[in-house]
Amino acid sequence: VLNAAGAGKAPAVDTSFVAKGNPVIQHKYTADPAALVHDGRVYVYAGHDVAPPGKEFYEMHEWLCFSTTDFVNWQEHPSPLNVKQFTWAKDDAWASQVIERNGKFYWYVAVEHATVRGKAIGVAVSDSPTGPFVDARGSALVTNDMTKAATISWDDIDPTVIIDDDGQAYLFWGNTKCYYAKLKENMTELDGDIQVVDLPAFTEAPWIHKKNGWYYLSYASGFPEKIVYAMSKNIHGPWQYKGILNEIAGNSNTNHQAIIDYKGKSYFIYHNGAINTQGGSFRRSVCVDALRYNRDGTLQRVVMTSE
Ligand code: FUB
Repeated sequence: VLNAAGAGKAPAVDTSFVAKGNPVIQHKYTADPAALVHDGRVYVYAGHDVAPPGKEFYEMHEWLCFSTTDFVNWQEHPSPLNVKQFTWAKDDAWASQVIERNGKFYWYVAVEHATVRGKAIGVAVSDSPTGPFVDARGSALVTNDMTKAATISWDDIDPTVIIDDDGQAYLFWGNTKCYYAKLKENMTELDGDIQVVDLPAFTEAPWIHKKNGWYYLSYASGFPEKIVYAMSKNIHGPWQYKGILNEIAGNSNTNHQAIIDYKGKSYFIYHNGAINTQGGSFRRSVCVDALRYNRDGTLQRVVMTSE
């Protein structure tokens, strides 16, 4: 194929699209959004739900990346990471989060381990927020045999990461139990013991963020899931439970949120199962709504909007 750019180069494909309200991504099923603000753009990373209609479980092999500067006009980037990148993993491109440190982008993901029982957490790295990302360790960062308190094999999922103001990075994750551990400066090794966070009715999907001196730990609670949250002045707790942030998302048993600030506003990015007649718990779609803080730092409930 020839094009203006020169012989042999593939023509540039226009992968931009305009969101028509919620869900903001409608041409593919997308789940478990994580968001990163970098260089004036918002990057949304999501798992790709490809379970065919009738299959009532997750089928997810890759992660997708979208970016925007206004939440209306979007760019889809080529998939920057596939579960095959982790040679020690079997499958299952579950929930994830990307964070930047020293000009490198670290992508923490949950996958099914090939040889250790159950789910595990891996980390990939890239020089660019759009990848390509490569396995940063060649082995899992967290496996089921490290979280000995677990009675289930899928508790090592849903990583969320924060770099605190003093430069210390922390990884939180979990299902049924919420775990956390320090990360070394290299972002690819745990530093010290894995601790359990004391939170009521924790199901999964933790997201940690900090604003105005408060740490916020939002998470999915119950099943079907509601997003609830807790606040603390100390990342090590104790955490004060503050209640519901987002009610059960339309037509999906799960919900999974990312919280960011961008251009002076706060956003709650999540998923539901509301696209057409085939959307549902295993064919989910990313949505975006405004997040509002009260004067005392507590959060107002997010109610899904259509615009
Ligand atoms: O997408 C697979 C799993 O469903 C995620 O890890 C959970 O947070 C839930 O959304």
